[in-house]
Amino acid sequence: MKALIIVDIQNDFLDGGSLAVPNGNEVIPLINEIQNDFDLIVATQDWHPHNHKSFAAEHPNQQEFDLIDLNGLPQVLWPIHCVQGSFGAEFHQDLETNKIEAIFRKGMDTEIDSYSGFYDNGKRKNTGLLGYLKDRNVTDVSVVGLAADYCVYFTAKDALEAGFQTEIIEKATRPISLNNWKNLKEEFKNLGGIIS
Ligand code: VGL
Ligand code: ZN
Repeated sequence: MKALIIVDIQNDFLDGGSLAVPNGNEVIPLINEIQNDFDLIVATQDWHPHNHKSFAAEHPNQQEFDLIDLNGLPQVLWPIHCVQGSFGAEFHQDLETNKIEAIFRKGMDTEIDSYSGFYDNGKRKNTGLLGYLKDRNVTDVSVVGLAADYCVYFTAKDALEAGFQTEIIEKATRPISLNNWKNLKEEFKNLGGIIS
């Protein structure tokens, strides 16, 4: 069984959003098109409380995109994004959502960020996605969406570690930092992942 995981196609990561990924909108028609190739489609949704500690605004002496230590983990400080219930947290209106069977929300604990759709960044809690995929007899996972160098990469890495044959479909993702993404692509391939 082949599953597609659509990562964070939310207004704040798209044109006009607070953390817009360069050329992010280009992936939406592609993601709609490839849905036909899968047995199961799920999505993730970044879903932060308004005072999440990944937001630079919660750290008066820091700037956006600074790297800090948050409760023992490295943390990039982001603009306020994907606040629960806000327009920025909604899926983009052009994303085909009818075939998405389940949505896994993440980033709800103010004290820890959550890039992967499977676990928070400290692997303290899981979202239920792994159990869901196993229960549906999934063997192969394809990951698409935003951003390539954060939530897509960490979701795909956890899928790989869980034993799924895992690919990132490169034309259906875009990074925040191209340089970062170039390095992570190589790491992903070295771990046994497929970049297609
Ligand atoms: C993401 C930064 C902060 C992502 C989420 O979806 O890649 N990046 N929160
Ligand atoms: Zn976030």
